[in-house]
Amino acid sequence: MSRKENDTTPVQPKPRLNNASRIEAYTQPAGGWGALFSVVRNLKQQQILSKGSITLLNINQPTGFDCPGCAWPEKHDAEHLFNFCENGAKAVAFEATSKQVTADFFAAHTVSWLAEQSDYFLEDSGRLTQPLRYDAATDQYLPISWEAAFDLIAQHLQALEHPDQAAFYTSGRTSNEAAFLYQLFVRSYGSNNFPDCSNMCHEATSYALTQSIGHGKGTVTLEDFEHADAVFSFGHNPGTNHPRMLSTLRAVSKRGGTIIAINPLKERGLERFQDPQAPLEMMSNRSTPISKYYFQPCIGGDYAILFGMLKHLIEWDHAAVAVGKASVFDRDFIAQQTVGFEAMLAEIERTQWSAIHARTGLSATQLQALAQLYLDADRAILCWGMGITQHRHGTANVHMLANLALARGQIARQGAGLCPVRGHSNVQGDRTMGINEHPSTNLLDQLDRVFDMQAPRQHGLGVVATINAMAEDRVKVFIALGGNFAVATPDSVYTQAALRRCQLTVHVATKLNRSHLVCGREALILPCLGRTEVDLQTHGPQAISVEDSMSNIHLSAGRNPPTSSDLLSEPDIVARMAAATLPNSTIQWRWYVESYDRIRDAIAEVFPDFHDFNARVYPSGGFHLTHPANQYRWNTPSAKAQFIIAPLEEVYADPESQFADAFVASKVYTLMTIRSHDQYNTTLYGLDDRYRGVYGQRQVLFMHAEDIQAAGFTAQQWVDIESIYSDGVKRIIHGFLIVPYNIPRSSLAAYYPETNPLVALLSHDPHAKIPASKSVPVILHPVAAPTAQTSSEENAVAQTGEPLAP
Ligand SMILES: Nc1nc2c(c(=O)[nH]1)N[C@H]1C(S)=C(S)[C@@H](COP(=O)(O)OP(=O)(O)OC[C@H]3O[C@@H](n4cnc5c(=O)[nH]c(N)nc54)[C@H](O)[C@@H]3O)O[C@H]1N2
Ligand SMILES: Nc1nc2c(c(=O)[nH]1)N[C@H]1C(S)=C(S)[C@@H](COP(=O)(O)OP(=O)(O)OC[C@H]3O[C@@H](n4cnc5c(=O)[nH]c(N)nc54)[C@H](O)[C@@H]3O)O[C@H]1N2
Ligand SMILES: [Mo]
Repeated sequence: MSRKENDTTPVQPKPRLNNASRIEAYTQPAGGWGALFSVVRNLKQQQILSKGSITLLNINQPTGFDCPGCAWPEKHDAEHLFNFCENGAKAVAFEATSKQVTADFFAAHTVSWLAEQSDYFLEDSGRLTQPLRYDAATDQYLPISWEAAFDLIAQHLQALEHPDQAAFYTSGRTSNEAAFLYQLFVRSYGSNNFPDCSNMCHEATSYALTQSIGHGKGTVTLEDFEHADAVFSFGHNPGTNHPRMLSTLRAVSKRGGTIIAINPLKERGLERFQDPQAPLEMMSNRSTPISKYYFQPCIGGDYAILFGMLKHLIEWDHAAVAVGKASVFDRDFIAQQTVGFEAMLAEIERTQWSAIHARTGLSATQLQALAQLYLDADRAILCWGMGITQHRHGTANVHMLANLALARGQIARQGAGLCPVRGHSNVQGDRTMGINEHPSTNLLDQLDRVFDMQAPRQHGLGVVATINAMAEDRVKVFIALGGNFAVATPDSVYTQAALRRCQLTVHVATKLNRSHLVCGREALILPCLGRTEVDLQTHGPQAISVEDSMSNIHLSAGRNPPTSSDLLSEPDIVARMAAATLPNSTIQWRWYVESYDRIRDAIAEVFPDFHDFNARVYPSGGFHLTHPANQYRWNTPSAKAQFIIAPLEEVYADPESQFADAFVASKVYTLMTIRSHDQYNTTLYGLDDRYRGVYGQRQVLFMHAEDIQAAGFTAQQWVDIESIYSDGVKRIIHGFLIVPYNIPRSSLAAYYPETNPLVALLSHDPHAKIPASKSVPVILHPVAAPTAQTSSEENAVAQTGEPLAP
């Protein structure tokens, strides 16, 4: 089969090889002194040691600001004086940095020059300080007044033939107040085009849980972890991505609860943890084992595993009932609260064990042991992350997790339930506020009633559809409230070419990133306040609100003076954009921003769950949104919880596999794209991945030792990685060092976003449309080791080596 070359040169990250690069197995527990040292090093690097400690003391405190690091809820009690973790502290240090990018910086560098620098360089240059407009003649960003910037946006939006020719991206750190105004603006303007970072993240969760239990959110609270017999962790890496969750898991482990990890990689944080906030543990250098059981399936094996666990339960149920014992299933719960149970049983019974075992990557004994652990747990919590959602069968995976919980009545019971572990600190809140390309009719009706408007009924575009629409000139204006769209999205070459076709691209941001350099014909950068900064409006300093992964709403207020006097807050930017674009609107956009209490009052009018929002959110701790399922209210078409199952063969029918057959001569592997310990999504804090033993470099490929040998690779083998999809486009990235690793055979792992050029846009979940960035079919080409090329900023990061623990 012939393969066409991509018309543009693929993004080829430079090899990041330098003197400090090394691979060295990590033998310590997660957390511990390494975590504390890393915090200090990052504060030093961002030049904020003096204000740093004050800033950190305010993280996640009732009177401080919400940590932008992740969405894990915080605990407010005497034991938790510091409610932050190593990676939260890094995120804060990166925002509270005293480094700045000023007009001088942009006068000195063309956009083409900046585009050649690394992502690390761009963000490390410092905070944005004034609004900027791209000048094509000089290829530079030049200062522009706020007023002129909003006029330019208004001019472009007003000139479009249809509002659906614009798309409005949101990254999940945006506050409830900004998100609410943003969706109100976009719907007043006339579109539901809301591509959102959750389209690449937990969309499968929201989509599937809405179908299964009538509401797309998790059902547990932190308290449930105090009562659970067992916690199952499917496909997430809390040691790096939700370090505060390790304290919760540590407590479960300490009181004798069972933690079971299901993850192809042996992740350190899921094995042992030394809590930097537990003085005794730190002084004595002890640690707490986390997972009692660790199962290592092949990438994508989870659907078959969950299917198989249910098949074991069915067989045990038959056996129990035959001898007059109680059913394995919660028959009362199933009869009263659910539909579809019998159909699910029939589908599973019809499926042969051999078909199931062929897909799990576990032995039959392991699968049975896992099912037994689930049966033994009277109260079980099922947690999951990107290892479950970022597959073509992400939605099917989440349906199956819900099936497992429902079959044993593990919902609406203390100490049990479903726990999707969300990423961005307010990604759940943004959805609650209506950032949704598929809005419910109820939401649109409420908006119409409260604001006397006519919200558009036509559903809008998510991330994948937006990229295609830009490529086909159906979307011409792209506006982003935060994030790094050009880098976080799949198929970087195609996506960046699509962005460049736009008439106008606008980025509201705190830090310079690559998306700002992928300009439409015209482009704006609008710098905004960050979480740590005082947000002063007409009625005084304002707080914003966020919703964590367990539906707790609370306030966040910054304490630091703004990095520049020319920054606006996100709600203010949205309001001014709306006022400029919609001069005839009856909504008093800028009046809302004088006091965010007014925005919260409007939110309370639209969403009944938010009644008395201000009165309930000011007392410290805020309030909790009750999950309807916990009250046996199921907002599904049947008004019951629904068992939903897809045949195993259908779920694993891979449209790419026929194409892969054309590569029988090459070994086809499955690659997962994951986060290192020193990054926040596309923001790189450094080049180390401490728990995986990688230092001073990111272009590594984790591979099983026997696969390395079978491929005939030598020690210190370098490879190019090429993905293979049915569209025949050649996608390849160059110069990755193979690292022998504890990962199943045929499964590979490498870091996101360096690997994003490999992920084809067409490879996504057909329902939730999430790019399948955890299952990329790839082949490897051995190449010679790159010559050491060290750029100064990479060296600077790499040389700040890890201090030794005392
Ligand atoms: N410090 C830091 N914190 C973060 C982020 C960050 O980048 N840095 N990002 C934030 C965001 S937006 C998100 S969404 C979360 C992401 O947090 P995670 O969900 O932990 O995301 P990943 O690093 O992508 O890791 C996915 C995990 O899934 C496993 N995995 C991969 N494929 C499979 C599979 O097929 N089956 C199973 N069972 N496991 C699999 C991988 O081995 C890895 O441990 O973290 C949030 N918090
Ligand atoms: N291959 C692959 N691709 C993935 C993933 C993967 O696992 N593998 N994960 C996906 C996931 S889970 C997600 S959530 C997406 C993330 O996608 P995004 O949310 O788009 O990306 P981030 O890297 O989190 O965005 C970082 C930028 O946000 C801006 N920023 C930071 N703080 C603020 C603020 O307070 N206000 C504003 N306005 N801007 C701010 C800064 O300019 C910074 O450069 O990536 C997805 N892409
Ligand atoms: Mo995410």
